[in-house]
Amino acid sequence: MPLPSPVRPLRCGNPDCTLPEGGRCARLAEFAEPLADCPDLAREVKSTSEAPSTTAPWSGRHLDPTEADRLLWRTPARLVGVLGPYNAGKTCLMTSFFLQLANGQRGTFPYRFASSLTLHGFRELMDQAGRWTGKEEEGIVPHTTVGADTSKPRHFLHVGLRPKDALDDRHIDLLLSDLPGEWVKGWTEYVDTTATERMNFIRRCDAFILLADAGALLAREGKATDDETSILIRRVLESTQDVNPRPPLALVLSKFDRIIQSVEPPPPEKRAERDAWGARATRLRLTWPALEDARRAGLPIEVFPVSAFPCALNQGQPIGVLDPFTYVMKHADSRERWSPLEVPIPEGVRGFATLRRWRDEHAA
Ligand SMILES: Nc1nc2c(ncn2[C@@H]2O[C@H](COP(=O)(O)OP(=O)(O)OP(=O)(O)O)[C@@H](O)[C@H]2O)c(=O)[nH]1
Ligand SMILES: [Mg+2]
Repeated sequence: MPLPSPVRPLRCGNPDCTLPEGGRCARLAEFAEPLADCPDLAREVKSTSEAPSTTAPWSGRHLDPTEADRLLWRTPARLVGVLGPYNAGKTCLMTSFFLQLANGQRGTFPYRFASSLTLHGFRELMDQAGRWTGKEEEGIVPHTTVGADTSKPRHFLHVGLRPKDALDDRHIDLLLSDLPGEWVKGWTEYVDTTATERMNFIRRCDAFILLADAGALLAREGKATDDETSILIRRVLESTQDVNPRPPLALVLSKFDRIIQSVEPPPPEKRAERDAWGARATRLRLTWPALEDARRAGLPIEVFPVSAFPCALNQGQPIGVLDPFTYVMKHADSRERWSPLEVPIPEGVRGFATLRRWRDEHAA
C-alpha cells in the first residue's frame, strides 16, 4: 500500500489545480508560495467519527489477493482453499477454528496461536457468533459478501502459528480463503474468465478443505448438494492436475450437530470408506465416485464430521473443528519449500551523510 504524499491532506476548490496530488497550483502566478497563501487550498479536516485512514501496510481485516500474494512470497506460508457452496458453513468453521486456537485449545493441532494480520476481521466474526442464541433460524455469522470494492475483494484470513513446542519460536503463516458461496458456484458451474481469474489462487493452494452441509448431503432430498459437492471435488482435481505433490483434500460434513440424533459417524479411521457410512453412502451417489477418482489421481483424502457451533458459545464447545486443519497441515508441512525472499533495500538509498549534504546544498 503506497504511503500518502505529504500534501494529500490538502483539498483545493479550483478544478484546474493539481497541487494536492503533488502537481501545480492553478494560481501560481498570483502567489509566490501557494501552499501558504492560496485561499482556494484547504486542509482536509477529518471528522473524529470517520474510520482512521489505513496508512499502515495492513488493515487488520481480510487480506486482498495482492496482500496475500506478498505474504506468500515473503514467508513460507501455507495457503488453504476453504471451499463450499453458499451457506455450507465455511466462515463458521474458520471462526470456530480461530476461537479454539486463540483460546489455547489446540488439541491435536501441531501449532499454537501466535498472531493474526486479520484480527479485526476475526474479531467482528467472533462478536457476531458470540451474540448467537442457538436458534436455527438465526444466522451465526453474516453471509460472506462480494464486498464494495469488487476490483480488490478481501477474501483471505490470516493466522500466524508457532510449533507446539514452547521453545520453538519459528513463525508460520496460514492463509485461509473465505469466499462467498456464489463465487464458488460461479467457478464450478459457469466457468468464465472472471470466475477463473478470481480463483487463480487455487493452483497455489497447499491443501483444500471442502465443506458440505451434512444434513443436506445425507438427506433423502440431498441430490442438489450431492451434485454441487461432486462438481467441486472434480474442479479442484482438474485445477491441480499438474501440481506436485498433489494437495490433500479434507471433506468436512458441516453442521453435524443437526443430524447427530439420526446419523452416527463411523470411527475416525473408517470415515473415508464408503461402506462405513452404510445406507447413508447411497445418498452420496456422485460425491463418493468423485472422491474415489481424486484419491486414484493421488490426492490424499479424508472425511470429517464437524460441528463448528453445536450450540450458543456460552453453552458448549465445537466438535471436530481442529481435525481437518491438523490433517491438511500435516501434508502441507511436508511440501518442499523455497527459502523466503528477502525484500532488498534499494542501492544508493540516501544515508544520513548524503541527506545532510543534500540539505546543506539546498540550504545554501
Ligand atoms: N447448527 C449449526 N449451524 C451451523 C454450523 N455452522 C454453520 N451453521 C449455520 O449455517 C449458516 C451459514 O454458515 P456460514 O459459515 O455463514 O456459511 P458460508 O459457507 O460461509 O456461507 P457464504 O458465506 O454465504 O458462502 C450459519 O449462519 C448457521 O446458521 C454448525 O456447526 N452448527
Ligand atoms: Mg461465508
